[in-house]
Amino acid sequence: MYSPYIFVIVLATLMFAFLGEASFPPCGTKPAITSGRWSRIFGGWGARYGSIPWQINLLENGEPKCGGTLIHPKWVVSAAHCVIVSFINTNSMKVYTMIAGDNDISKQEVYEQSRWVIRAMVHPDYNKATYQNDIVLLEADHEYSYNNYVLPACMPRFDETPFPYTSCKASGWGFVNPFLTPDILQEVNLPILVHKSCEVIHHPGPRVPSQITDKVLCAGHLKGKKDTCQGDSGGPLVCPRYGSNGLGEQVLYGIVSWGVGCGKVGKAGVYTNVNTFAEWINKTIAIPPIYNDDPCRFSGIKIQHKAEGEINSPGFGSHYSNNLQCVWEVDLSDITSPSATAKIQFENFDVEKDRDCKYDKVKIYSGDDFDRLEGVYCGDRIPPSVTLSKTRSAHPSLKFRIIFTSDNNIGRKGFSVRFKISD
Ligand SMILES: [Ca+2]
Ligand SMILES: [Ca+2]
Repeated sequence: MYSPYIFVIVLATLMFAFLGEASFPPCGTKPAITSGRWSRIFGGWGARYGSIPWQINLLENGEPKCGGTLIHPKWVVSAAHCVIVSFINTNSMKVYTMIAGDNDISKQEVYEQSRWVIRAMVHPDYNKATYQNDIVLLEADHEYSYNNYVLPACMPRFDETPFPYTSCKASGWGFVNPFLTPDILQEVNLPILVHKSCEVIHHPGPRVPSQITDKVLCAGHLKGKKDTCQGDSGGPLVCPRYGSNGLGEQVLYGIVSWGVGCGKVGKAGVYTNVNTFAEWINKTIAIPPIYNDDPCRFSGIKIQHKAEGEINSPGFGSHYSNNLQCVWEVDLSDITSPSATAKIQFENFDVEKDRDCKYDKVKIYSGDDFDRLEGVYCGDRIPPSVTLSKTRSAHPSLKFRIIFTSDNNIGRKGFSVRFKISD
């Protein structure tokens, strides 16, 4: 006979095990940063890797465009003015990718996770003339997997808004001065402004409705210098949850929306007030998800502005599937140094063997139009490295394309290849 007591204990243990897994990792924490120090865009400083694990780098056609905030394994919140289509599909001229776990945009970091935006839900009342309701939810084609460098920010609880003068933090890769965007993610501490004084600052004049409604928050230093700027749009403004003494959960209260200039005296940045959109956010992320199950899905992500990176074949390490055609394009043409070279080196290689590579193969092309074949590879020996240099007229732009094809049977482990710019 089963004792109900034992049954309860077993159930409780199971529940703890489940909760233990489900509750890890908590939102709004930065486990990679052991000291818990709030280190510090305009007038900010470089963030340590892992100190803003909810930060998203949003790219449009491979070019850095905006920031965003991870709030769910499949959803990122950003500013509506960052994306120019209300529904992203294959007919769209613009493609968006989102990188989590990024810190230095010039190189691929170990915990980076790149995803396609498969759907963009712009707020139905977004007004592009006044920037009212400047919020969009972006659905990743696959869940991000959480680790110490990729974690969501906490969402505000019902009616939870930061008190004026609370020290909050904004972050992004936007302009650090009028001429320069950084490689390293920047962060800046900004106090929340009294709403009334923000209305006065941004008062448009008589008979024009104020843009400073309860749907926005203002944050900044009236003495200028520290601020968010162009390129930071869509990124997070987080504040410590009240009562957690600045060491606890970071809550996403604001989304970088607009300002008048950057870091100007007497001005303050305007942020979408996330709290007022909580209901819309919850409703939207509850819709049935869309997935992109193409095994080559990561291959089309364009790689630009990077001094180094790594490319893996689909399912690398176990085995690749049949009938693949994956294409990776790396465009390093913005590397200005005339003596720069790009070295492409395979680190692992196991592709179905044939003397003429007639079954499965990896091809590397270079040249402005990717029309110069550098090599065709298969088998289990690491191919020789390929070096592209700007001084050789064949590839002055340091662009290359890797094409991987497999036939209809026999898959092997696949390959990983690294590229690195040196001068
Ligand atoms: Ca990076
Ligand atoms: Ca094969």
